[in-house]
Amino acid sequence: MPLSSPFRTGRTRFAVAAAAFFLSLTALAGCSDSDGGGGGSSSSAPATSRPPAGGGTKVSIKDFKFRPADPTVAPGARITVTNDDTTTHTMTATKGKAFDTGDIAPGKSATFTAPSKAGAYPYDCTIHPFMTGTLTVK
Ligand SMILES: [Cu+2]
Repeated sequence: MPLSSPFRTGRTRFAVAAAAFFLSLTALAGCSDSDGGGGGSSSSAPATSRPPAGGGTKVSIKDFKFRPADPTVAPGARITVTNDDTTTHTMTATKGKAFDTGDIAPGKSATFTAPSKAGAYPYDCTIHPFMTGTLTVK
């Protein structure tokens, strides 16, 4: 059973191309939201780069969820919260009133200043307490 070298080269190149294609698919899948609904994100989340200070962090609210629910910002950063939902929401620190957007009507946005002290600040929507997240300042 002769196996010519051109044939082997062709197979190798195909395998490399297939692997590259599979990797690109995996990368794409990694970008999409995983709405498992089970709550509790994986503990192995990769470290994400924090947006530059003063660049303005944006949080949107849609389908009764904050996106992103766990933003990380610099101390004193300006955070704009846009309500893309069909009902009024708030983004309110659950302890110490560290921040509070007040009521944000559908289609409207509100801006608040992140705390100047580093730490994790759990928040929720005062109207829908099941909507929760954590703002991290560091
Ligand atoms: Cu709400």
